[in-house]
Amino acid sequence: MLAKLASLIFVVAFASANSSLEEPTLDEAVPYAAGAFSNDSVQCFPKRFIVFNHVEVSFFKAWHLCESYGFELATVKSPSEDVQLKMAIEEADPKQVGPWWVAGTDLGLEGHFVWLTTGKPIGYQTGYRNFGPGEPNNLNGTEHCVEIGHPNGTFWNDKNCDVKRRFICEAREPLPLGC
Ligand SMILES: [Ca+2]
Ligand SMILES: [Ca+2]
Repeated sequence: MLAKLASLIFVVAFASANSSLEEPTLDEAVPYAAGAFSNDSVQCFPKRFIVFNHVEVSFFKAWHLCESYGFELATVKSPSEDVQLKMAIEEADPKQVGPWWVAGTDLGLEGHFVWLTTGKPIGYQTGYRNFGPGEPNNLNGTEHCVEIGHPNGTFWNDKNCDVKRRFICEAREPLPLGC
């Protein structure tokens, strides 16, 4: 009986240790609030990016983690958001060059990228796309999720959704007056 109890405790402890590895807490993220009161003429909502650097997960795990924290996997819809994103990355860890998952995917229809969290095509209204040279290339026919930081900076690349990556969430605040 004791042996059985001991092995049960071990299993629970192991599972618990494992889950803390897989699911970073908010305290472990580096929030970045600059731009929180920006009044982008296109977006017209303040937004902040939260960079998760200490764990690597699949695209859909990243989507799930962001949702579970009350955030969304990040979207990048304009040059000004890209500037804000660069600042958030720099503030989180200047040495970290990615790559990170963001919310773009063409899983629904090859070559037609959408933001998973809004259902809108990438470039909707703004036309903004930031794929790196030669990307998206759907390498080996298996790349359907968007990472940033490839080949450098905040360029985008389509990548196999099962690959484990760091990830970036976004948080939205209520619309400011005048929007
Ligand atoms: Ca693809
Ligand atoms: Ca690619």
